[in-house]
This record gives sequence, structure tokens and C-alpha cells, in this order.
Amino acid sequence: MDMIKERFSAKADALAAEIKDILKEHGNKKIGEVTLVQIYQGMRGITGLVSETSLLDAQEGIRFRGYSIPELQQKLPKAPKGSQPLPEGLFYLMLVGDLPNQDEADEVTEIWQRRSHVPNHVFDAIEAIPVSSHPMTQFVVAIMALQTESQFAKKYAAGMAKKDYWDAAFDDAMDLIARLPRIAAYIYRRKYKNGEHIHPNGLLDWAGNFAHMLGFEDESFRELMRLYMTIHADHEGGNVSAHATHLVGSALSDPYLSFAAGMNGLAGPLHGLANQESIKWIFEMREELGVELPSKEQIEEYVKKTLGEGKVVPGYGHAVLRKTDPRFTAQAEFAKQHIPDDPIVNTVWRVYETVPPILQSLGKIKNPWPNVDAHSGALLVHYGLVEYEFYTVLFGVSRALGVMASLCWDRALGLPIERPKSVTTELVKRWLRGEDEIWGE
Ligand code: HAX
Repeated sequence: MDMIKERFSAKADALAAEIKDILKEHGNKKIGEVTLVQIYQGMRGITGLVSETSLLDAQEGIRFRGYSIPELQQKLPKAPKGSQPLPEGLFYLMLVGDLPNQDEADEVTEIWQRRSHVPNHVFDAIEAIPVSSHPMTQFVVAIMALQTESQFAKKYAAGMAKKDYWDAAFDDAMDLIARLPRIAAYIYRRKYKNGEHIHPNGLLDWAGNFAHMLGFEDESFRELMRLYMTIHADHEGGNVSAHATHLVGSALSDPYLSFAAGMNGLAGPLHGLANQESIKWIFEMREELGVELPSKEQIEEYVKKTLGEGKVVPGYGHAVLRKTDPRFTAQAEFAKQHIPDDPIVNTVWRVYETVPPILQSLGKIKNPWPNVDAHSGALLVHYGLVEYEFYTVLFGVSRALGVMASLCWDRALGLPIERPKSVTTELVKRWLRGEDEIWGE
């Protein structure tokens, strides 16, 4: 058994026993109440899920197993001569719950290298759809084609016992994460680089090799990829991509099917696609104004025009956060250090000074501050990765780390099929008139 699998198994056994005791003693304790407005408005604020890998605080932002992003940048192992965390280390932390040392992170790199082979039929499946298809469509097609490799599906069909679910899900999770950079890079090179593909470099770490296969050899771009893959990995359990993966997985759909569901959710413009929408919005603004770095007054006018057309300002707002996203700040810090004079980056910073008071003045937006997607595009454009329709695929590769670690926990803890109760408005009206009751089934 791999070191990481052994450690996960020991932690999972201990937590499963602890949860059993907690539920025995406190299972009927109420966590909160659900209001009518919550069930009509996206279940905001309803605590209804368990996700072990990270926790989001509205004011402070995300913490992975208790560690903030700046703490992770300090404490997680790095690539040789690097200063950004290795995503391998973050995955270990999310899965096992402990900070890894350098050897442990390097071992994850090695395990993923060993598991990274992508069968030819996956590339054939990508080639079977038009090259003009959105990269997220190609990505999901590839993940679905890769499902032929699912150990979980094979073992389930052969009659796997419940106690072995986590083991097969774990193997699928590791295989899938290991293979995603090759698939994503293939889609990028197919769509934007005339199908001139680049072989993996087995000497590089997971994100470094991904940068290499995309065609970027600049060391500071590799560092950006390590940071990017770390900060986009997880945002607790309720966001659309995490929740969709968890929900579909709860039907014992294998990790490939579950992850594809999550990626279909990430492809929505209110979620992961906001990263392409945000830079597209900046490009369109610059083009319309005919300037490289618009003034605050020009940005102000453009924001008002966007809102006047009944559109959202992409990259701003959040369902849970109520402050500037620390993932935005981490990218701004990276830019300050590596590329402080870039005009697109400077536009992003000027937009940041301009947009929040305007959104705030509307009085209806709960969070006027930028989220992760407001900054990522500008960094990528600087290094030459300008094809913004590809950006959500990058997000998806990273998001696999969090949702797959969580799925391993779901199976190890034996979490059941998810099935909340829904109501009709007709029942709600009868209930309000005192003619009926709303209770669980
Ligand atoms: N621009 C304009 N209007 C906005 C807005 C924005 N950036 N953010 C919220 N609003 C509007 C909402 O559309 C809503 O309007 P209506 O009442 O007319 O329907 C109102 O303000 C209240 O919304 P809210 O309660 O503040 O926000 P929600 O929790 O409903 O939605 C969203 C959160 C992130 C979807 C929202 O802020 C948004 O659409 N932002 C722009 C898209 C975006 O950046 N998405 C990425 C979010 C982070 C993420 O998942 N990354 O992957």
C-alpha cells in the first residue's frame, strides 16, 4: 500500500469511530433552523453538509485544515528553488489532515507520475468533437472517456463489499488527478497550438510538468501554476463543483462520473467560468475605450454601463465571503513580486479600487469585493496564456485536488446517498394557512 493510502486509512478509521460516538451522544442536537427565504434562495446559510478538507469563513476566507493561504505558502514543501507551495503537499494535507514534510510531498509527486498514463481512446474521444468546442466541453468528454479506467466501477460490478469502497475510490482519485494535467494540456495544444503536443517531463513536479506540457518553460510561470493549483483546489463543500461531485458520488457513481458532474458545474458563469468572463470583460473594456490602462473614471462609467445592461460584473461578489477573497490577495502579491508593471495587472488593481463602492451603492449586493476569478486571468495573460476560454480548465484541474480528497472521505466515512426534502409552493401556501405541515418524509 502507498504511504499516503496507509495514512489516510488510519485517519479515516479513527474519525469514523469518533463520528459514531458523536452521533450516538449528540445526534439529535439542532444546528440551525431553515427559513422560507433560504429554500427559495439557493439554500444560503443552511449548514447541511460535512466536508473535512477545508472551511470557509465569511470574513477571513478559506482555511485548508486550519491553515490560511499565507500560512500554506510558508509551511508547505516547495519545488527545488521554488517559493510557492507544491499542490502535492496541499493534497496530502487535505487528505491526511497533517502538514507533509518534503519527502512526503515528493512521494505524492512520484505516485502521480507513476499513475499518469492516459489511454489513447481518451485522446480519440477529444478528437471526435469539433476543435471549436469550448475547452470545458472537451475536458468533460475526456473525463467521461477516462471512466473506462475506474477501479471503483469494475470492483462494484464484481461485487465489492461496502468496507472496500474507500480503497477503490482512493485509487480512482489518485489516477484521475495524476492524469488531468496531460488531458488538459492536450486540449490546450489541440485547440490553440495546431495540435503540436509536448511530452511530459517525468523529472518535474505535478504543476511544473503541467506548465511544461502547456508549452511554458519560464520558471516563474511554473511557480504561478503551483500557486494557482494550490489556491483553487478547495472552497469547502457547498460550492457548485464540490457539492455536485459529492452529490453524484453519494449515489456511488464512481469518482470519474462524480468529477465530471462537478466540472459541468464549474463550467457555469456564476462559478468557475467567471475567470474567463472576468478577463474578457477587461479586454472588452480596453477595446471599447481604446486605452491600455483605463482611468478610474473610465472604469466607473464602464461598470455602470455593464450594470445598466442587466449584467453582473464578473469576478465580484460571493455567496459566502463578505471580504476580499484571500485567493485574490495571494495572486495580487504574486503579481507585485513578479510583474508589478504589467498593464493588465494594473487594470485589475484599478478595477479593484473602483468596483466595490459602486456595487455597494446598489444596496442589494451582499458582497461587493473581488473573488478569486477577478485576478487569475491577468497573470496568465502576462505569461502568454492568453486564450481565456481555457482558464476554467486550469481551475478544474486544481479543483480535482479538493473534491477528490473529499470523495475519499465520503466513502471512508460511509456517507449515505444525499437526498434532502423538497416542497411545492402549493404545500408552502397550505402550510402558511395552517392547513398542512412541512416535515421531513
Ligand atoms: N455584479 C452585479 N450584480 C451582482 C453581482 C455582481 N458581481 N453580485 C451579485 N449581484 C446581484 C445578484 O445578481 C442579485 O441580483 P438580483 O437580486 O437582481 O437577482 C443581488 O446582487 C444579490 O446577490 P447576492 O446575494 O449578493 O449574491 P448571490 O449569493 O446570489 O450570488 C454570485 C453570488 C457569486 C453568483 C454573484 O455575486 C455573482 O453573480 N458574481 C459575478 C460572477 C462571479 O464572479 N462568480 C464567481 C464566484 C466565485 C466562484 O465561484 N468562483 O469560481
